[in-house]
Amino acid sequence: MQNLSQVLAQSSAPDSLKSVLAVTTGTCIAISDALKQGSLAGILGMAGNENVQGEEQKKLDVISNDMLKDALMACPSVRAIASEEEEDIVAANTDGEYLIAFDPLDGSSNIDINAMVGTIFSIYQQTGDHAATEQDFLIAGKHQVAAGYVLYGPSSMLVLTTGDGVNMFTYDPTKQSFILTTENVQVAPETKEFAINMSNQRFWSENMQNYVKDLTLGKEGPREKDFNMRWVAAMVGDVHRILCRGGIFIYPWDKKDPSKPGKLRLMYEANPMAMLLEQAGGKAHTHTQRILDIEPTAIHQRVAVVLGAANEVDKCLSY
Ligand code: AFP
Repeated sequence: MQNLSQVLAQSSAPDSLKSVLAVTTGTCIAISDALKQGSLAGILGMAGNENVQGEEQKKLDVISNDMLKDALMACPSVRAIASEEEEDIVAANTDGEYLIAFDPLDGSSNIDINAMVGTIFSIYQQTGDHAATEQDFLIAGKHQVAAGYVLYGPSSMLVLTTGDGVNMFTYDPTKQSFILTTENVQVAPETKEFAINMSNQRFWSENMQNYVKDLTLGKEGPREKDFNMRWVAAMVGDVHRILCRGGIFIYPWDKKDPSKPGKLRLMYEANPMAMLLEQAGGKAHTHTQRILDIEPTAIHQRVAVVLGAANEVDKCLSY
């Protein structure tokens, strides 16, 4: 059974990228250890302040963000970082080759109920020899050189692409390394499972209401088959299920705040997940365009997300 460094040694990833991935995944194991202590370490609950998103920060949001920021800042190959928990980018090493954007703890509202959370990361190659600015991060997702997440579930799993397919690794505490457990993940184009927060139904566009209504009508309805529904309330958990057994995940635009295109963030949620899904034969769109084609305008911008089984994404967008 190969471990992460053996798999990367056989890939075309340059040593500098391998070092960024080693620091990122190594820090995720430290985050996993902190999560496992849970309330025993007095680190659950609220940190008592808000992040740039105006969201109440949980202690572990801040702890995991600081762990990743400190470790990546010390990595010579990192030029700068962007994080859900940091208002601005944080410049690191001026001769570093890579920019990394991350959500240190996606699904943090699940922490206090011991449910699925994860770390999502997106890596770009920086060009030019200047100190990084926010502008340098505003690169379309199709230019990512690597993307992935570490899911803190019953086991800690790394799911990673460096542009040549998607591999899944399971952390083995006895070997203290991620072991390759699924190679070249593929998502089936059809599905019978959808993921959406149904409590927002009355706020969706009429087209989205009609699409989801037809799913719930099952065999008797126009889709002529029954569907199942799952909602983890952590994108990393819903995407992992889709990479493992198919499905479609939707966080659509809603009229709760019409000025917001969606809830999920482009740079460190939608883009990395979109790269993973496309590398696994799936699709990832907003209501109007391929997510990886979006030219970002701000590091914390939000987008609507429809991703998963290619034919089901097409069907949803046909409404
Ligand atoms: P938190 O990190 O604030 O828990 O939000 C998680 C998330 O950004 C994404 O991971 C989930 O898919 C989505 O929000 C869940 O949103 P709802 O709480 O509206 O279901």
